[in-house]
Amino acid sequence: MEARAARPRDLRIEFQAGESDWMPGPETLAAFAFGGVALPAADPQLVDVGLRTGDGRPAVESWLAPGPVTTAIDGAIRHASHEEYLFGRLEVDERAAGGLSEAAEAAYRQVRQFQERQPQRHLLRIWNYVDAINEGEGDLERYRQFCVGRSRGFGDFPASRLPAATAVGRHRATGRLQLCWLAGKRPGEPVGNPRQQHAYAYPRQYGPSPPSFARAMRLESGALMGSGTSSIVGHASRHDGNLAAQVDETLANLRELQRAGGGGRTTSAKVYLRQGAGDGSIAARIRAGLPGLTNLLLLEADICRRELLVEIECFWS
Ligand code: 3EB
Repeated sequence: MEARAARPRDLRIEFQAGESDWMPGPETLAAFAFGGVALPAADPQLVDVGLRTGDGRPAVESWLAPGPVTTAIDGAIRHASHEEYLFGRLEVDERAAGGLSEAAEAAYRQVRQFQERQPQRHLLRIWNYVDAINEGEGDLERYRQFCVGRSRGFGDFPASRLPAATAVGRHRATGRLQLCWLAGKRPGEPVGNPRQQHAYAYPRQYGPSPPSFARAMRLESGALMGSGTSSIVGHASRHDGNLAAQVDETLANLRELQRAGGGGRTTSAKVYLRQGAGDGSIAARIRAGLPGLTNLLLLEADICRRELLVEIECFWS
């Protein structure tokens, strides 16, 4: 038989639904637990982010490295790493920090300082989980306060190098800002979406500090990690209160992002749906809009602008 050059293995994602018996493998960098998975006691890789699944069944999303990982704790940061990739997580108590904005500032400063010391020092993607994200009026809305602190914590980090991100709200009151992130030994290439303004350049009307994230990050392996993507064109929200139209606009944004970032097959998509917004036909609509999609997970979460009902994050391999 003719030997074929094997494609080098790289980062991959696996989904398991309805798991009660999930166990980490030697290559598990991190596993997000949704919908109340019975956790193997204090498993260092498993992270409960406090979100319910659309169908009420537990689910686990695992991020797997191309080889064995080791885990460690560094101050308040827990991390798992492989030569190429590092997955970190951190929770900051809001009250102890003096508020959400202060918690975000402290969290991001810690992440930056930690990352500067790691061999996998390049931030690729961050997930932010925020309690009651839409609470508060105007510039005091908690999402906007989070953005102010995040921006301060990022400090002089160049906007054009910002990582991809998701920021969603949960109903469960934890009192803690929770961050998870992926970093790499090699830098990724931030990707903009031609249908959308860079989030870090949003105008003042959306808050005192614009959101610090890139629309997507392209890895050297060719994989493309999309940020949470919503029904926003330019900087404006579209289709207030109309879920189907928001889904279609979001899908158009995702297709443009995939094109701009040279993304291949759509490996997985996580859909954040505002509570009560789903109507059962949404999964089919999303599958139809993302041909070839392998894994689809619906989650209940609040989106950072009140008029938005849905946000979708994709991973293209
Ligand atoms: C948007 O495009 C929608 O603040 O980190 C999506 C992904 C959104 C990440 C963030 C916000 C964030 O502005 C909201």
